[in-house]
Amino acid sequence: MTPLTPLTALPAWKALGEHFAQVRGLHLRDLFAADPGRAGRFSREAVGLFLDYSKHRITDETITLLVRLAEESGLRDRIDAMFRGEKINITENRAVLHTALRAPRDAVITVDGQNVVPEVHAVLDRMAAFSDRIRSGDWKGHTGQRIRNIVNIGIGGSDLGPVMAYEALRHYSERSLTFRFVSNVDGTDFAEATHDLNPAETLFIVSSKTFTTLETMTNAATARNWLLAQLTDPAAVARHFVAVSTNAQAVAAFGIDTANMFGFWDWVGGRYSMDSAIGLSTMLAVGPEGFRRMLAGFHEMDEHFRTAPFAENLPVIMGLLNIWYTNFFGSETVAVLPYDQYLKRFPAYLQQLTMESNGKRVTLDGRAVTYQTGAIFWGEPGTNGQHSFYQLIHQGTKLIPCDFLGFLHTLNPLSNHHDILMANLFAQTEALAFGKTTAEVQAEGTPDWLVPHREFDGNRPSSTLLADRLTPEVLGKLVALYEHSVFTQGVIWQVGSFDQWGVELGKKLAMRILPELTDSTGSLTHDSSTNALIQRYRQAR
Ligand code: G6Q
Repeated sequence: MTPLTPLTALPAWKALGEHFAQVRGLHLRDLFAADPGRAGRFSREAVGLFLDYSKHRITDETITLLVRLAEESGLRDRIDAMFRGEKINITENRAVLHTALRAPRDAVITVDGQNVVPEVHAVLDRMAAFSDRIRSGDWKGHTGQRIRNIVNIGIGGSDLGPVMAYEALRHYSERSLTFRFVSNVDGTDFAEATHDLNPAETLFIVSSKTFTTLETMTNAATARNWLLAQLTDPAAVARHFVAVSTNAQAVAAFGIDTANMFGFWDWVGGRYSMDSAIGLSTMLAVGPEGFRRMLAGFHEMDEHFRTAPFAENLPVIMGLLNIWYTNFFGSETVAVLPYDQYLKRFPAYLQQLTMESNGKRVTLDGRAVTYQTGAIFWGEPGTNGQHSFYQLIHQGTKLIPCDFLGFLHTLNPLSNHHDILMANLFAQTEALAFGKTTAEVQAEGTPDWLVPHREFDGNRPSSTLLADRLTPEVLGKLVALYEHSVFTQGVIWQVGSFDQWGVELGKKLAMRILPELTDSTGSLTHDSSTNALIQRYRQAR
């Protein structure tokens, strides 16, 4: 490709460096005190999500320069290219069209001259028909019993989205069905997920884009053995297994009827696939209507991202703030803190989305970057995290920007639980920003020697994202918000956010050692550490 102007040579980047030197010492206490309108100026509402980013170490000038950086980085063109279906995943020569998965029926999006939207909806319709049959009990297992358990077998992008969405939308799920998710090749995962299930009532969804992933294929084979150990007749497989894949040949070779296969396309990346047939377990849980509502939420955020001016654009603002902390303050991580138990797997989901996408050290035109890229994302639901790692965020030596997520209404109104939950969320953002001064600690009668331990310097930045309540639509909007924030950052860092060569490597590495574990006579040619570890394992086998 034609060489890109290096990020560090862009005028806005240089201006941001100079600006940073001027504002790095500013304290949020002073910024708020000097400007009563700050909260209003640094907050935006779009598609039902409210983002307060006033508790960030920014001024108007910071936002102006960050937006200019987005413009100079060509973000507008890159957004348009993605939505148009151009092959922006250049290292794999693929389009990047998760946005097509939630496009309305009448949209037209072409890849290689073909409108992909009808295919997307054809698969959604087949998924819906299948989901209705399972949920109504019309689809029977091999012995005539209805299906009561759904086990999704998949890993990485074929697991994290489905499990996160199932947990997030559990309130809307069909409670007569039991859902389990098996991902790890550690046999414990399969054993524990199935130990109380009746094979005659169990449906396995083998979810794998490639249908070659070792973990998933191993678990799928074990599932087939588990089923046939009780049902004995190989014909049972057709009633108890369906596949989600792009690889029909491998699905057939496994013994799954391709009539029971739900396809998707190479332009859907694994970590962007929860809206494709990979979301079949989600649809089985919440029903076709619930799934479509989730897709509608994704689409609303897509349209916001595609059309809103950068300074009003929630994913762009969030992405730019991450650039500000990663590249200027030198922050290494972002904490994602959902104050909602249903979002307990959201941080794990985001880890893959963010870190697999932007954990890159080479630009699209093949140069080693000279700046930091992809931050480390992590987190836990509040208030649980408050009783563990928040200590380090409040008083440690690291600057950790936080994303607080909360809802105005709870789905489970039990006495005053929700008020307590939200009071904690608001209090944490306040304490992080403003801290507690020496004078305040002294005024509490604290002995002098204890004062340094009890004071909080504050000035610790956070975003607060609020929505009315956690619905399928809102989940879609939240996920799309982060997807597009990741895209924004990838464009600015000039990295390819849609490949994952590190994951591919992991898929190959173990294949060399696996036969060495079982053949105890073969000579070992690794380093002395690896050789000795393998020897020890061989002896114990
Ligand atoms: C996602 C990654 C990776 C992938 C898994 C499973 O973007 O590529 O997490 O989803 O390795 O791959 P399969 O779906 O092909 O089994």
